[in-house]
Amino acid sequence: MAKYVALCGGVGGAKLAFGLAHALPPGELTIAVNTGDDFEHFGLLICPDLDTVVYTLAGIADAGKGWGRASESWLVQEELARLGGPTWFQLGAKDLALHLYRRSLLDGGNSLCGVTTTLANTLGIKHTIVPMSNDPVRTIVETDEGALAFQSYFVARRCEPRVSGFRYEGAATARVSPALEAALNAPDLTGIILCPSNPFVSIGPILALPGMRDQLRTSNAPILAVAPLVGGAAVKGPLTKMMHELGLKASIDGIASLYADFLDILVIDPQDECDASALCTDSIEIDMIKTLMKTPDERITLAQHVLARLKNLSSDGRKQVPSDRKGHVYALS
Ligand code: FO1
Repeated sequence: MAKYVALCGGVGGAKLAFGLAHALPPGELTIAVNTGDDFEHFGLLICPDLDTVVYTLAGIADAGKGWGRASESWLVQEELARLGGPTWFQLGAKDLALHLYRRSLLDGGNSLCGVTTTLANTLGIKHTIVPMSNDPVRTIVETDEGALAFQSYFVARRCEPRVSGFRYEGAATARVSPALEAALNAPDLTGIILCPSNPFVSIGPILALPGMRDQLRTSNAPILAVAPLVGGAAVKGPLTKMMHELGLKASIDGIASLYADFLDILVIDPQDECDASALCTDSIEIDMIKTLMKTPDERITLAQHVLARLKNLSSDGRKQVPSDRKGHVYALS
């Protein structure tokens, strides 16, 4: 049986995960999700990327925002405002119910993996969605306003501070979640897919886990990434601004350089064709197809294309990745 692992973060990544879940049966796909955005709020563990993937696959995500639930009630948020409580991080009432239940399951001794499986199954999802780790990892954004926890940078400060780097607190001692470890070591692993998520704050924390980068470098299964840029710009979120502030060109070449030590195929949108011609790493194959996913069908079409590319690459053996290739790692520690 062919098996695939998808690494993903928030909104953009969740869209491709949705497509892959429609293109593959549950037993053939493991979706590993970033937890570096997680934080404690009101004593609850908020897991934005996990919840975005679960809500998206369950078909109940807010289509406009990409995060949180569709047809939400903001009653609790409004009352919080009246009471003078913190309202900077908007929690809809249905979303809040999930956070409350997750808190009680975690306090009951369940792992984040176990809780995520319970919640996903309850919401009708048959595919495997796993946190990258059961252990806490927190993305810290180094900025000209100091070190900011991710949600403080992303939501409270609306990504305005200038970024100089990232740290993934806890990553050095965190363990890759058992289900992800098993999926990456499956004998019939046919491909690994990096969904179109922010390389610094969505894919970066996953790659920062002990042994993860080496596992990708030495994997026999081909590794494909869908570029998180279209037309040289992020579809959503601060990626373009981050790249400029880090002194990187917001380009296909810039993205390729971040994964150069393990990537086999980079899927780009035709709008970026000219940009890819200057690719500095000749060992990454460029594949071109429309990567903007505006509808569920476009998510499935892209997923089917990605799987077809991986299938024929894995059949003729994965390219040997020259060991001298180094990816740029922006973690400060
Ligand atoms: N993003 C915002 O810009 N403002 C919010 O108030 C907000 C609330 C929120 C609540 C639950 C959730 O799962 C996500 C939420 N997000 C919000 C998005 C979140 O900050 C990002 O999705 C990820 O952390 C980055 O992809």
